[in-house]
Amino acid sequence: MLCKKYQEQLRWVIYQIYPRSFMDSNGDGIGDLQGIIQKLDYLKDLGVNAVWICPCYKSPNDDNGYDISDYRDIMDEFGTMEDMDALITALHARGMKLIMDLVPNHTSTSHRWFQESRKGKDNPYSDFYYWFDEIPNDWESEFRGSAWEYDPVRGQYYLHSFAVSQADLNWNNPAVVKAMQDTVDFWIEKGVDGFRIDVIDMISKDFSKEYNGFGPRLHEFIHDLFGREKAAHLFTVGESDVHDINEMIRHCAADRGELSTLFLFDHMECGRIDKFTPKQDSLKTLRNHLIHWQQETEKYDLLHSLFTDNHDQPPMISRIGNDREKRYEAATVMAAMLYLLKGVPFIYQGQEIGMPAANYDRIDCFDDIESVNTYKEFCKTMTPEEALRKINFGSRDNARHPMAWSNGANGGFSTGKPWIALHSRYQEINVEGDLAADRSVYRFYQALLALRRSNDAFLNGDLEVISSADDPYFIFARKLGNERWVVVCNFESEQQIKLPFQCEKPSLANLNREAIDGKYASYECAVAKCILRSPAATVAVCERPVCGINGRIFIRKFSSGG
Ligand code: TEU
Ligand code: CA
Repeated sequence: MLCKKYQEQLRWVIYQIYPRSFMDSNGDGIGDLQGIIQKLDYLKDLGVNAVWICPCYKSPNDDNGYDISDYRDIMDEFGTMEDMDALITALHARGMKLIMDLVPNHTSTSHRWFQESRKGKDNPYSDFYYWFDEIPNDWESEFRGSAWEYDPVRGQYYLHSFAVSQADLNWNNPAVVKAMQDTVDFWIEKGVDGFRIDVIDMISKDFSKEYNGFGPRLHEFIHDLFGREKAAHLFTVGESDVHDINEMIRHCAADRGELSTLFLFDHMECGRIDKFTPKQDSLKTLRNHLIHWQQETEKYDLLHSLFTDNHDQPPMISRIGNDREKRYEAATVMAAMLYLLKGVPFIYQGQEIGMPAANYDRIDCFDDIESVNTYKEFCKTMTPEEALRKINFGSRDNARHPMAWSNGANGGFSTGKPWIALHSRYQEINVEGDLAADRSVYRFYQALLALRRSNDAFLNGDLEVISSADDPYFIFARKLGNERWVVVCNFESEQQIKLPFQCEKPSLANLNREAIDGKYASYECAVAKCILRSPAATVAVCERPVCGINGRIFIRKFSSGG
């Protein structure tokens, strides 16, 4: 059973906002905090009760806010600290929470700490960063090139795991730990309810290793930040390169005093060989990853995070779903197979209207530092057309276009010229249009979230996987006490499905189903409450899937027992 704190946090439904592209309130073409405030009722109606905002601190914006120059001030383009206070008040007034993005691994080189540090070895900030006379290893920057940069002012090399202007902090210096604790406390005092922590695995390093992360003091440092009484109530989700359940236990077990949960990335490789190379794939791959992590986290009473999209990734619907003729169906079935599992749902802006990848077709549409650097790198070995095709597939800007609120001027995002090109399909796909459509992705999300929050089985219930690993669909149940719900998610091809137990009329379906059994169209899904006829049936367990393929019904083993 999950601990009390995690049971409470299971009720959080978190909407991720990329502030630069969400809503512009003053016509300068850049999203801002007042713009977010304008849209809070839209979010509340959707059924979310928390927002995570990507970094909105002072920043020169080389990596759109992930290069912070002051952790205690707001980026000019986004507004002021008064706007932030107003946002916190507006959220709390609606019973909603705020999760800030904390970036503890690096600061901008314009941060005062770095400006002082580079002055020399006698400076009080001298050891805030890693300085070396000789490059100690061949680590590379995530954004291409060496991770080491020579600073002529100091006459030494410093580490930057990301852009040259994002210098890695030296956490072995107790003053850095203290500065970051003070940062966390500053925001706790402002009233924030949690943090998403950027590349948490990188804050402790071992320079003799091949990989920059998971150093010997990682857990000590996480504990220093969040194991304190002051931080005990927070919801914390760490972005980390964890692929192993034991590592997740070390981060998230209730008695560790570290994090509530992690973002795990195994499933994010669906539909691609590497970040810029697509691969033919199916929802099956996603399903199998999801099941694996569900079962692992359930076994060890860990809180899981449920997401497929964020600001670093082209939308999943465009990679393994269908973002053309079956866009509505694919967007909704993917929501059902993800958000009715056990964990904290994260919805990325635009996902709730089934927004596909931006699909820019000119290199000058791209702004992202990773995309721009990688394009240059690719052009050394391939034609510009080929390089553009790859960038177009993998670019982070696929998720960073202005939110399409309407088909009007600038997609209703701004009265001025947006900082980045509009989505290539904003006239076809936008909030206003989706809300008015017969088949609205938003309305489906809304109904799904309402169903989830009003039935405890979807929160704390156990997961029963009913379909098998080869089936071209995903059938699962959530069970709590004597309540049991079944979720049928069909994948690409049409299927005949018959369950070995009876259900009420579906409470949720993307294509108006009248009954849970029967023929399922491509990407059709339905959710229904199971009818439990006798006390014995309440403990009935499906050992192997009972599946109908092309009209033939296979009943494998159906046993009752504890
Ligand atoms: O991303 C870190 C991360 O995991 C990278 O490996 C990620 O794949 C990156 O986007 C390269 O494609 C976090 C943030 O989410 C990202 O936006 C920042 O650029 C990065 O940290 C540096 O702060
Ligand atoms: Ca603005």
